[in-house]
Amino acid sequence: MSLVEINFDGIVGPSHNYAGLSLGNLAATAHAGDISYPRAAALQGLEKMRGNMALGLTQGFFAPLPRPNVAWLETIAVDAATDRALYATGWSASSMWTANAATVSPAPDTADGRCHLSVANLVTMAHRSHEWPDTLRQLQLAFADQRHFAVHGPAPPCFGDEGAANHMRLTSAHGEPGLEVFVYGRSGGRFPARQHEQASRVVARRHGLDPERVLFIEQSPEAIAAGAFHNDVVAVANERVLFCHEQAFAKPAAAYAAIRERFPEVEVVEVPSSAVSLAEAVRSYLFNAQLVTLPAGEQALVIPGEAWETPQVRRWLDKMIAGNGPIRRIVPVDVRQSMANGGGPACLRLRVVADPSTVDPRFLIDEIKAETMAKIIEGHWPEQIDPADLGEEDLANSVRKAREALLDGLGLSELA
Ligand code: SUG
Repeated sequence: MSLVEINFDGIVGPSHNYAGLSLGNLAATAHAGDISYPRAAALQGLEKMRGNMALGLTQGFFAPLPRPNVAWLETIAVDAATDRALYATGWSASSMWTANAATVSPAPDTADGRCHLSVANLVTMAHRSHEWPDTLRQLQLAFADQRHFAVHGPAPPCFGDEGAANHMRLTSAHGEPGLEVFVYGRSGGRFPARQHEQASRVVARRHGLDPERVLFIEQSPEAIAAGAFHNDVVAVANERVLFCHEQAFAKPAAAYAAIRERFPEVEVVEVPSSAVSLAEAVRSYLFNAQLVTLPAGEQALVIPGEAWETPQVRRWLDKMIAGNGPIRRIVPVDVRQSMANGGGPACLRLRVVADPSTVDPRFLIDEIKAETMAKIIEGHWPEQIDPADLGEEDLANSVRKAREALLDGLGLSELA
């Protein structure tokens, strides 16, 4: 069996909008009330997937969840006239950020030799708290083969869990055993800490991880206060490389030492605040990048165009590439519609290390399927949404029909 990293991107849903629902997410707050462009957003996401496929990477996807979520709106007994912000929570396309769908422990790390996935409860934000039941259905379908996968329900809601966005894995190669690093937050600042330490510990125990190959590290409170609501806004790891900002962790020296003790091969590529300030790191989303191993073995960093266009960041990247570091290539991508809601290239994907032949093939994508998806998106996704229109019956119908057309086209109608 050959284990590879598969990136499962969330297809940007037809209700993609800027309702400004995420406290602590500076981009989403700054764009609250703007007109969104769901069709362009979904095509940007698809282009990113195609770019990664062209690099030789294995690509999967998850379909958008049903929106508006009528059951949720009924549960909270709200309508468009009562409380617009609360009402908008039923329309969010936030499941596109699949880095928050689940935490994944690949088979070489777990006691029973299966790949374990725990769906994230996302309880801190109302608009995300109702994602998990539909996400779970999708995970159970994609990873139905119980010889290779174990799919878990969410951690109890008293422990906030935001999934893989707060989880990193260091390993000599994807298919080898790894060190799993869980990064939790402790609040106290102006923004909530979404990942609770106990949620991470629940997930690690349920996945059957070897305590010798697990670490729980605190995210720096300054990073949360600066708008890094998830660890993946300030750090990303791939195989033996940890790429992070100097202020990513509460006690950086202790964090690196603990990682080195358990995984001596680690190469830490740390960006100092003197080169890129924390504020610029969060604004440009430099670290919300996909750090990937290309088929020839070198590592590439897939970054948002915004990072590439930020002079401080560009200077640092140019210097890094000119040097002898482990990251050899920079690939800027345009995911501006998602970025305006605080979702960069890394937010848009869930990494699963698995043998692709054990995954339901309907969730894997090749160029032919990408073309089918592009046509459906072009034909059905609303061109634009004004958040003031959330609640209009016509809009609700076109959002529903667009999703149905996609599910039909992909043979996934059972998710309807
Ligand atoms: O949870 N934005 C998402 C962005 C998630 C980014 N994910 C990672 N860093 N892995 C969030 O804050 C904005 C939605 C709105 O305001 O309508 C939003 O939910």
